[in-house]
Amino acid sequence: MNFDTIQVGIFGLGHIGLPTAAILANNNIHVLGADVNTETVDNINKGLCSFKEPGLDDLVKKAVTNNYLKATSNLDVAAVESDILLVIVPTPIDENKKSDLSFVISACESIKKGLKKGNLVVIESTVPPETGINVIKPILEESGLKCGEDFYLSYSPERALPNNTIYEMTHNVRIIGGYDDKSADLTANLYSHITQGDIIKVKNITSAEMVKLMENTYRDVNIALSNEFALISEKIDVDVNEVIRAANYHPRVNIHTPGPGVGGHCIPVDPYFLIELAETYGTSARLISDSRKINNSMPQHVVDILLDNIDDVGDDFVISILGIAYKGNVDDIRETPSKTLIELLKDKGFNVVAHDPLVSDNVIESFGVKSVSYDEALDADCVIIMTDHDLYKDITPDMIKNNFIIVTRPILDSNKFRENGVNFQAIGDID
Ligand code: SAJ
Repeated sequence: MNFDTIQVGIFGLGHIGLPTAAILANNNIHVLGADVNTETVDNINKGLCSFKEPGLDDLVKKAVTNNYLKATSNLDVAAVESDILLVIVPTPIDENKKSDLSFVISACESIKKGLKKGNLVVIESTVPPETGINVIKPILEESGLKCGEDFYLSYSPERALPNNTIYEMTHNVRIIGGYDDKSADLTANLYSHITQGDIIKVKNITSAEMVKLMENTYRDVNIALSNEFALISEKIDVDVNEVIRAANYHPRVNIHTPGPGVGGHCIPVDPYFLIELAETYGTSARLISDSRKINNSMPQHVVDILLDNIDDVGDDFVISILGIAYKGNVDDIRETPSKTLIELLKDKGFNVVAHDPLVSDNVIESFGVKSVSYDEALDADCVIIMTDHDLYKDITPDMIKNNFIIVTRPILDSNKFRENGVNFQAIGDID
């Protein structure tokens, strides 16, 4: 394909779709982004980005100003007008923890209507293994065109870390699983315009789908292991994070960091796709299921730490949550453990307020709590740090007005606080 003349259609302009579009467009490739959210589309056409990601604002502005990036809310038009079609839409889980492929299917239905001979379709959305072959290929072939002969199909998982997306997307190794050799070759050529990293081809589409799920499940299971270490350590006189740091000096050990649970749009979701796959084939995913349960139980554990440290308190006892974002230095609240903690505390009748330097007041208040200033949050009867934002790393004992803090991330030195008379309780380090 001649990248000077073709157009790439990107279906889904979220946290991964938009950076992908902007990087390609800044490499002088014409990109037409498609998204059902008209506000997102309007913003992009004005050169604006609807969420925070370092470096992205500039890339989007430049790409739009130079006429290499346009956006539309008409997915059918994007399908007709594009030669390479990338699907980067979300795949949530439903209330039964089963994958909801409706966005992927809807994008593929649009692509089917515009599919032309010679087109390449690449799926980046995270999906249960075999979705490409059993769900996506049949939809696309309803066009009358045949995969591997008339059009080409691949799967390539996105693996960039939020808050470092642009760097990782342009430097990480890219994994490709093609329907056939030509699909894989065309896809490798496409990603050579995005990443300087190596491009690794795996056996087929299903293998590439599996790669993504194994990576995120590996992390979830390891975080669960560290959380289990924390729960055990709380029973004895150790600080689990000190122990983990020491253990990680071993050249073949890499224990993850305990915390208040796992958030974000991928790690707490993707393992369920493997559990679903195992069930489909009558096998089980015991370790993966247990890990999900352990990580999901961590907000309740934070409540238990609180309850162990208070007797009967009156209605005027205020708890402040420091950090609503799912991890440090991002404004992203998807699947954030803070939401679960707030619900648990409110169910118990506590008066809860919250602060986050990156999340807007409206979003914080959509969780049913008052958004308060930093000073007000530090004035609460109990301060609970949920997110490892840089701002919170500078908290000193004198800032904790009522001398009671629960810390769920290893960002503060317990000794300093305890020496100064603060009741300092931490996950994996109970005083
Ligand atoms: N967390 C811990 N302990 C740790 C590491 C993380 O409790 O040791 C928590 C974080 O606080 C957060 C959650 O886990 O709540 C997930 O954070 P993360 O930084 O591990 O991952 P994400 O969700 O921001 O991005 C992950 C990445 N996957 C892997 O590292 C294997 C990223 O590369 C993927 O592109 C992304 O998922 C995705 O989109 O799949």
